[in-house]
Amino acid sequence: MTTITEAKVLITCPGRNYVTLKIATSDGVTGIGDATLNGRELSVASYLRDHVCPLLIGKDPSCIERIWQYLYKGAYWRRGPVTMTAIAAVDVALWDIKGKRAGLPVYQLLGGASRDGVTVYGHASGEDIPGLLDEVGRLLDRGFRAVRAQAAVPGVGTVHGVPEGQRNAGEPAAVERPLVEGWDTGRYLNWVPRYMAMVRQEFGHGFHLLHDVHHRLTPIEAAHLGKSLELFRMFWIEDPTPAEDQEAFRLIRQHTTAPLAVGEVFNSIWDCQYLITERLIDYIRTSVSHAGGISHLRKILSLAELYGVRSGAHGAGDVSPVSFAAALHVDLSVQNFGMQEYMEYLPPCQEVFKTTWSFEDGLMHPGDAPGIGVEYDEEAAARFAYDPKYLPVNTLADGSVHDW
Ligand code: CS2
Ligand code: MG
Repeated sequence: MTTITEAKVLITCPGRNYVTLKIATSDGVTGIGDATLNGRELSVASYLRDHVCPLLIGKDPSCIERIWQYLYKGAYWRRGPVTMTAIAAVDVALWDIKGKRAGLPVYQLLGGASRDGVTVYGHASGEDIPGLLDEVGRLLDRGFRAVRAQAAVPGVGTVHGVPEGQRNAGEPAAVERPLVEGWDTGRYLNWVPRYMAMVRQEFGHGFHLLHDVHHRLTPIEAAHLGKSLELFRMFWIEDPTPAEDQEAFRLIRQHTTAPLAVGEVFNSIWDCQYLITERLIDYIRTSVSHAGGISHLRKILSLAELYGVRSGAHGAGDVSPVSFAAALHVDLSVQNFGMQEYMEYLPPCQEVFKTTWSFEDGLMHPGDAPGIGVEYDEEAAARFAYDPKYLPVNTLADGSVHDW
């Protein structure tokens, strides 16, 4: 029997922090999985190193579901971002190994391609409306068929966590304590319809337009936003309210036809069961790396398919190229694919993670290399030392903490 002989945790920071699990087998095959949890990286590294890796040694790497259940049920303590990110890393590494041993790309093991390519959306973020329009134009010129549009709210000064164009959305601040950002719902609600109108006026309706609220509104405020954007035919409005308040979506639905997407912070099927079965959302944004890997994400998407909910996987820069590639394999294979986020990766990151995916005419393909199609260059990774960072904290004008 082939067995797992080694499982090691690798940490690097080629522009941002990534944690990767590498598993080796007795027949000389290696597989990798992404274990990155933005701003809380070392907690997953420890969970893997101290509690999971020793348990993997000697196990049969072909038994992916069995190992998944062993780690999930065996721990007694279930779900949660740390546990589920760790299990996801093991799961993806084992799918990578299975693909390499079979000589097939993972999407072929998942039933083959349901489509020619995966539609991805790029990020257009502007400090002001001209800056936003430039970014939208830049993405459309490059062939993107879908664009997420965000412009800094005047008087608030951030583009959903991006002060003065220094960072990509979601990238943690390089400080010892979290950066404190400000928020003003009234100004925001007046501002978004103004710039969406200009985006449609300038570029027309021949592409998908998306927007991320980042959990900042109450249900009735979100309903107002949805109504005010209906003319611009949004592809989706993402995370309009804090994701854990699931009943909130019913109220939003009663007032607007804007399609709703949620779930990048969910980590199991149990977090979205109600939203899906009650048809309170249109897109489920659970990712490979934060929702238990390919095996568990496929269960979520199978449930979603029954209720007409489509996928919309999180693919921000903190999702490493390993789980982004894994997402492309899932996206290509499932029937109810909706949309995939693609933030692109900086050159230093491409030195560490050698990828085989392609982008053409707005569609991505994971490539046909056996496994996931990403190789990790340990020597290159060693040049980029871990750099502890926090995600920002969001506050209102009176100093009280608000959702981020
Ligand atoms: C954002 C993310 O891309 C998105 O939709 O919500 O950038 C998010 O802020 C980060 O992934 C948090 O780690
Ligand atoms: Mg988001």
